[in-house]
Amino acid sequence: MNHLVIGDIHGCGRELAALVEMIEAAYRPESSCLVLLGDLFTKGPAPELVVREIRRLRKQGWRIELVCGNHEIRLLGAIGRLRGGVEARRLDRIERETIERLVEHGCLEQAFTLLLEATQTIEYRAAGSHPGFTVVHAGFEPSLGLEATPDHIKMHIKARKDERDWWERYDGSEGLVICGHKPVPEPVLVRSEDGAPCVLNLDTGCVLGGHLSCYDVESDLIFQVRSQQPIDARRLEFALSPTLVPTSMRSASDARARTSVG
Ligand SMILES: [Mn+2]
Repeated sequence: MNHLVIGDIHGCGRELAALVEMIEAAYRPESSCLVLLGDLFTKGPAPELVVREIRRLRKQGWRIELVCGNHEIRLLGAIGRLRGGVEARRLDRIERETIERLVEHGCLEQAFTLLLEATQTIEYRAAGSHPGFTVVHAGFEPSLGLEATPDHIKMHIKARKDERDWWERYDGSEGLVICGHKPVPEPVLVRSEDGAPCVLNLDTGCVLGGHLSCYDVESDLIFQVRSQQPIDARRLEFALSPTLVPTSMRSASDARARTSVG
């Protein structure tokens, strides 16, 4: 079994389709499991293509697990407010534009069903997989441990400019944790002292003009497609803040069979 974890898609449906094309060429549905680590639909230009790709793959027998991101909660909240009678113009622009796009393409209801499904999985752990790993949208608080970290933190934890990232305070004792949520220009891979990967941040800022990244856990391979979105210099500058300067704990991201297309 190959677990293929895909970083924050954020409505970049074309990039998802390109990544899926690579997956379909290299893997088989009966021996693969795709894990989408959250923030599926909002911000990017083509949320309807994200809905379609998920549904199309499932029809063809691919197993797909959806992990809940903070934007799943935000979008569900916005849909709930609309249905409760709040005017669309009162919603935040990010959610309003995504909802309008989904309605225009006749797939708001399908997106809503996927969002509800995602809320059932704050963290994904493969049963009996070796080595053990956990997929969670943002991460966890190392001083509390995975189990005691509140769900809200698992979906939202993000270092401010003057803070260390949570993964710099994690010793690897709970195995490999794969996350997204904080855009980074290259996947951040942290290894514990024995060399085993203990953190991988796969949010390579597709919606900011970076890449959409996928990690094959069992093969320890990262592959990516280039974003088709304009580069958001301000956000990428943030992503390049001093917290990303390599530390003794972090080896450089080990993208040993990296492919870039698009
Ligand atoms: Mn997020």
